[in-house]
Amino acid sequence: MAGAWWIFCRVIDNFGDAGVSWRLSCQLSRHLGHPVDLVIDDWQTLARLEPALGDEPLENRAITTRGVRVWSWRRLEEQPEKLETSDPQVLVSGFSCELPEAVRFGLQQWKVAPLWILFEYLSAEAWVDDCHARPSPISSYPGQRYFYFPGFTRYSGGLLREPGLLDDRDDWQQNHSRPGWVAQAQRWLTLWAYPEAPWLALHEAICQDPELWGWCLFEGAALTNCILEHGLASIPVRVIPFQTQGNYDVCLWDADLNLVRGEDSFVRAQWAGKPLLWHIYPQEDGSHWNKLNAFLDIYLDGVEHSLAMAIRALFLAWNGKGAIVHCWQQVREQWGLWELHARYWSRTLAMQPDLVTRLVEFVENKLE
Ligand code: TRH
Repeated sequence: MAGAWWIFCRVIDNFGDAGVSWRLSCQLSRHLGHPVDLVIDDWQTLARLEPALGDEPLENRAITTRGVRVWSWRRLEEQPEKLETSDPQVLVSGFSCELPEAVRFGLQQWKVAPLWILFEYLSAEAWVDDCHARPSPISSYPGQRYFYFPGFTRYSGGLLREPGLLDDRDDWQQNHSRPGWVAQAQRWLTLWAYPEAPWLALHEAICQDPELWGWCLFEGAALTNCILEHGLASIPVRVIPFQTQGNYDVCLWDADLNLVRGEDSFVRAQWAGKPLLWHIYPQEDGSHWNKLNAFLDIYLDGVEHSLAMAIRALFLAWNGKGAIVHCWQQVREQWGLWELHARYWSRTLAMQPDLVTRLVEFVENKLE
C-alpha cells in the first residue's frame, strides 16, 4: 500500500494512549515499507517511551524515528498545509479521538476522501466481534468510516505483535545471561499498576512465600514512590529506570510474574509468556469488571479447574475484591502449571494474524 497513513493520538492520561499509538505506527511503517505520520498532542509522554524523539517537537517539521514521522498536534494546527498537501489515503483516530481542525477542514477539501478508521479500545467481551469492522458513517463526511476493534479472536481486529516477537523472546530467555543482581532473589516480580493496587497485601503474601521474591520497580511510578516511602526491609527491592518501550518487554521476559495495567502493558505481559496479574483501568460505572471477567473467561478456558479458580480469585483480589494472601497461597501451590499455561497462551494467541496484518488487509479490501 503506497498511500499515506496518518495516525492521530490524544493522550487522556498515563502512557497507554501514546504507547498503543506508537507501537501501531512503528509496526505499520515496518509492514508497509514506507514512513507513516503520527500526530500526538502530548510530545513529552511519547518521548518517555521513545527518547530518540527529544524533549520538544521541532518548530516546523516532523521528527522521524523508526520509520514514523512524528508531528506535534499543536504545531500541525499552526501549519495545516503540511497535511493538506499530503493527500492521505488512510486516517486512523487512535481510541476514536477527535481529529485536528486542519484535518476536519481537509476532509472537505481532499479530492478523494481518505478511508477513516476509528481505532478502539481492546476488550475480550463478546460484543467486540459483532462491532468490529462495522461502518460508522457520518453525514458531514463523504468518505468511508469504520470501527476497528482490537481483540483476542479471529473475528476481531487482533493484537499488536511484531513479526518474530515470540522467537526473539524465546531466544532471550534461553540464551541471555542474567545480570548479577538477579541472584539476590529466587523470583522477581515487576510492578506496573494504578496507585490503588493492594501492593501491601501482595507484599505480605510474598513475604510468607517459601521462596524469596524480589520487587522490580520502575523509577518515578507513583506506586514505586509509595513503596519506597513505606520501606520494605524484608525482601530485595530493585528500582530500575523507566525503560524505552522496547526495553520494557525485556524486563517482562526476565521476570517470574508481571503486574501490568492499561492496555499495552497488559498485552506485552501476555507475549512475555509468564504469569501476569492485570490491574484493570477502573471505570466509575464498574464496567471494568465485565471486561476483566471476559478476559479471564478466555484466558482460563481449558485450564484445570482448581488452577483456574485460584488464578481468577487472585486477579480479582489484585483489583480489590478478595484477600490476596489466601489467593496467593492457592496459586503458588500450582505455580508450575500457571507458567506452562502462560507459555501455551502466548503461543496459541500468536497463531492468529497480528493486528497490523489484519488492519492493512482490511484497508486494502475497502479501498479496492
Ligand atoms: O499507562 P496506562 O495505564 O495508560 C492508559 C491510560 O490510562 C488510558 O487512558 C487508558 O485508556 C489505557 O491505559 C487503557 O497503559 P499501559 O498499557 O500500561 O501503558 C504503559 C506504556 O508504557 C506501555 O506502552 C509500556 C510502556 N512502558 C515503557 O515503555 N517503559 C516502562 O518502564 C514502563 C513501566 C512502561
